[in-house]
Formats: sequence, C-alpha cells, structure tokens
Amino acid sequence: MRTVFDPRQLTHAPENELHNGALTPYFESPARAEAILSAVGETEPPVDHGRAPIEAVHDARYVAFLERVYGEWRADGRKGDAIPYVFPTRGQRPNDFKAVDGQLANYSFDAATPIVAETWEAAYWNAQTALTALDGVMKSGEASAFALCRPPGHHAGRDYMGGYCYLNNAAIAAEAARSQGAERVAILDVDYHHGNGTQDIFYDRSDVFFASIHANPATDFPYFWGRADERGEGAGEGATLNRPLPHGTAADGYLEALDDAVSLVDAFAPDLVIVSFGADTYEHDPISFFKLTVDDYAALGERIAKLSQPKLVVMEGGYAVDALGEITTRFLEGLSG
Ligand code: SP5
Ligand code: ZN
Repeated sequence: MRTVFDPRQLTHAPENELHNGALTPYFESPARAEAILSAVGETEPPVDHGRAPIEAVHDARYVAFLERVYGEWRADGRKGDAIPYVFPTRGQRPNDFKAVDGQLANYSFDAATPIVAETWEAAYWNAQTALTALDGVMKSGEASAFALCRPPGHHAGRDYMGGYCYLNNAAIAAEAARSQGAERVAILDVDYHHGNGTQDIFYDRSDVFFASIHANPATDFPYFWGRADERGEGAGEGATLNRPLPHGTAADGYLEALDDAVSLVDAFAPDLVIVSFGADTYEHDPISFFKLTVDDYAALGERIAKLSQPKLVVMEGGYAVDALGEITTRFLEGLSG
C-alpha cells in the first residue's frame, strides 16, 4: 500500500506534558513515527498542496496563530515549550489578545499539547502527507493508501488544538475529497479516544458521516465529547455516530461495535472511507485501557475491508512505541486483503 511520510514530521518534539499532576516526558514522540516507518518499509514524500486545503477546514486566524505563536513566546522572553495555563470556560467574549498566554488560551482545550519551534512546519507537512495519500485513491485509483501522519489530528477542531493534535489531517483530507468530486465521505475513527475535533468540524453536515468507537468520555479524555446521544445537528442530524465502550473492552466487544459502525457507514453509501487509525486500543498502551492484542488488528482491518469503497488510512494515536510497527502493519494487511 502506498505510504506517504515526510521527515519534517519528526522535528516536532515537545519535551513534556502535564500528566497526572506532573510534567512527564511527552508520549506523542517522534519515535512513534520511526517505529512505524521501520515496519512499513518504502514511503514516498508528500507533494505540496499549499495552504488552501488547510484553510478550507481550519480558521485562518488559528492557522496564523500556529505559525507565529512560538516566535512570540520567545520574543516575550520565555524559555522551553509554549504551554497554555488558562482556558476560557463559559460565555467569554471572542477576543484578539496580544498576550501570548491569552492567545494560547484562546486556541487550546488542554495543557498537554505544547507548541515548539518546529510545530508549524511539522503540522504543515503532516497535512500535505494526508493530502498526497488522498491523491493515491482519488486520482490514481488505488484501493487504499496510508498517510503516516504524526503529530495526530483528530482532536483538533476548526479553531482549536488539543490532545497532541494541531491540524486535523483526516478532516483536511475529507474536505479535499469533497472538493475533488466525492459526494459523500465517511470518516471511521478507531482511535481509543473520541475524535472530538473531527466531530465538531462536520457536526452540522450531511455530506460527511463521522463514526467513532472510543473509551467512554465519562472516564476518559477528551471528557466533553463522544457520548452516544451526540448524533449531529441540523442538516447533520444522524450523520454522527458515537459508540463509547468501557475500560477492559477486548476484541469481542470491540469487533461487535466495529461491525455496527461499518454497516452504518455502508448504509451512508460514501464515495470514500477515511479511517482515523489509533493503535492506542492496544492492551499495553501506556495511557489507555482497552485490551486488544497485536493479533487482533488484522481482524479490525478485515472488518473495515468489507466496505467496497476506496480507503485512506490516516494515523492518529498509539503510544506503546515497541508494538506500533507490528500493530500498524497487521491492521494495514487486514485492510488491504
Ligand atoms: C491522538 C491521541 O491519542 N491523543 C490522546 C491525548 C490524550 N491526552 C491525555 C491523556 C490522559 C491520560 N490519563 C491516563 C491516566 C493513567 N493513569
Ligand atoms: Zn488516542
């Protein structure tokens, strides 16, 4: 399967995140991508599609903020990574802060997604990786392609970052596919965490179906999204599907939810299926609580392979670095038959 990757995606390397009340080495490390790279073999570099497909999904002021904020952080005399420490809660007026902490607050929903000098460049090429892999299925007619995205994307919304995510690679690819003639696109999110950014971006849309299987937000990040009664709104009513699952979920429970999601995706009759793939459903993932084994991932891919549409797989989370290569290749093999 065509795999797209750019070494600039490795340059983003925050030192720490706020985890369980202390600064802890950043889980979302470049070593994750290196582990997957050495397992998948050949990759090809992305083609530059420019900023327009990014700004078709993300607010232009948010994109400019990502590009510029680290320079302002340093110019203000700060050392180390840029991390927000205040957050708007309810009902605050929109603002155009000059203070760097105010800007970080405006555009973040957690304190575990730092910005470093290289973040923008890595995120930019990461989005290009998704767009180039999309070309493989939309323009070259391939049955499937893999965008080895890192940093991940599914927690990033139109104008916010969080959950290690800055630009929403899957959403950018979905919107680009629409503009290239796909009438309906389905995004199937199988990361352990709910894909809140993707859900928000398409919540009122009837042309993009979002289905997510994830840890119950009552117990897990991102807490404020992903309950079963979130089904979309307005024209998008019914085009969002959430299947929260409890801690300890193993292959039997997981595959049952996946089969349901796959049949609803099929009923939507999309022209393209984008899979937001997280390997953090793995039993030994250091921040997650499902119980899938390495051997289960081929079955996940095979269930999704029952969908006849072209498929773009976009990498999301997964933090058990030593197992990531094996998990990802088993999944991709199952998916491509
Ligand atoms: C893309 C992706 O997978 N993002 C995940 C971001 C999760 N960040 C917060 C994780 C908090 C985990 N707390 C676990 C407590 C273990 N004792
Ligand atoms: Zn995740």
